[in-house]
Amino acid sequence: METMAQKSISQKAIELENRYGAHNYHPLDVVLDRGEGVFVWDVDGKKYFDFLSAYSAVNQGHCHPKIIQALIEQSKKLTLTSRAFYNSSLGEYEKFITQYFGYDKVLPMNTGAEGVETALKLCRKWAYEKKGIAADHAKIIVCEGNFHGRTISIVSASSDPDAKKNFGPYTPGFITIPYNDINALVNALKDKNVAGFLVEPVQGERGVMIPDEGYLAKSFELCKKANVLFIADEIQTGLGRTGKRLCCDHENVRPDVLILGKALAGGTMPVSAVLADDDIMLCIKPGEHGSTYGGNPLACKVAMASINVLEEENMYENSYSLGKILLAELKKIQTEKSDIVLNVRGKGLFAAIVIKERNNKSAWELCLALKENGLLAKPTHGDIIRLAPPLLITEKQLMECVSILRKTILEF
Ligand code: IF1
Repeated sequence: METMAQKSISQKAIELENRYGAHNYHPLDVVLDRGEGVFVWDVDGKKYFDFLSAYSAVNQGHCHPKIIQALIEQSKKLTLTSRAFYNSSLGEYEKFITQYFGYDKVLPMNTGAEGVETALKLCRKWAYEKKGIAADHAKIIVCEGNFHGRTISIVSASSDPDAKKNFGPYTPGFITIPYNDINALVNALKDKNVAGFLVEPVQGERGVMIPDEGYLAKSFELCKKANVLFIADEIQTGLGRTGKRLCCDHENVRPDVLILGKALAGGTMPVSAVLADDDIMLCIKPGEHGSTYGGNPLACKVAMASINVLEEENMYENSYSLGKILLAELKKIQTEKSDIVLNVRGKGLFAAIVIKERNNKSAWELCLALKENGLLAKPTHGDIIRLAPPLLITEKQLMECVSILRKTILEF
């Protein structure tokens, strides 16, 4: 039971955010104070399983010691030089990450949105300077239900009114097609001004929408035939979230342009990366694109540590095998409580349950109940709860979370 003083701590924190912070979020009312591995603690010392993983930015778990160690060491040596000069970390990192994912080059940025914007600019440059599309006529295909970030050009490609409304005028040059619809892509590719197809291998924000088996491979093949760049936004699905290094790996698809973010820095700082081969990447010449913090030494060291930790601790395999267990357990819960759980889906440790809203109790109320039972998750689009724990979760911990889910849903 919280004492008055403790209650005032969490209440005070919430009030400070409301008073002095923009109201661009509606958080669940829990005030987090510490994180370690799969766990977070609130200011009152209550412990929770983190089943959001900061939207898959802490795949490696909170405050992973090896990532923090890399952060601390480099932070005492050299944090930022800008790209006006070379530095002793960037080349090492660029070699590491391009060889790790098998591309000629990387363009380092910071947030995921900057990575997506970079990919869009690369695609347009390639369209005019390599494909020969008429100036300012390049088009990029995107999918309904996409989420690629919050900049004006990116929301210009969105079909979500909440993300888009009253942010116009919008950037032109996007064609929207239904997700997971090969015929729609075939038709859209008939337009000779199409330069790229930007797609999430699994749509995260939409609620872990997993396309049909073969969708990615077929889309890639169609783009190849049409001389259109297949651009994979793996900012959320990459780095083990779906049970493989990249979600595209499930179908052996090698994107022409690969966008990474979030877990690339293990939850320490914004680090994103765009990978491509020379014929695409070298379309951007010196002085044509960049960012103050892009490729900073601190980010380089942290990113290398973040990737190494995923490998060394077998987090890809763990995500793959525990993901199968999680989905099987969710299906059992759906069978037991089909009046509440309408659907479950998942790929690796990237899952979702669709809740039937009843007596106006929605996914939000279920998340509040889960919080009371020691598990933090967040609803998306009203009736869907994303379930995405850090990839180092053990089977024992996962089963504990499954029993929390079952108990909470049965009581709901
Ligand atoms: C918010 C969503 C998730 C992303 C994909 C690019 C970005 C994201 C596939 C941009 C970012 C974050 C942003 C955050 C909440 C979260 C989110 F709900 F918004 F959509 F994860 F699903 N591509 N997703 O998921 O990366 O610029 O944020 O580093 O804006 O509310 P960013």
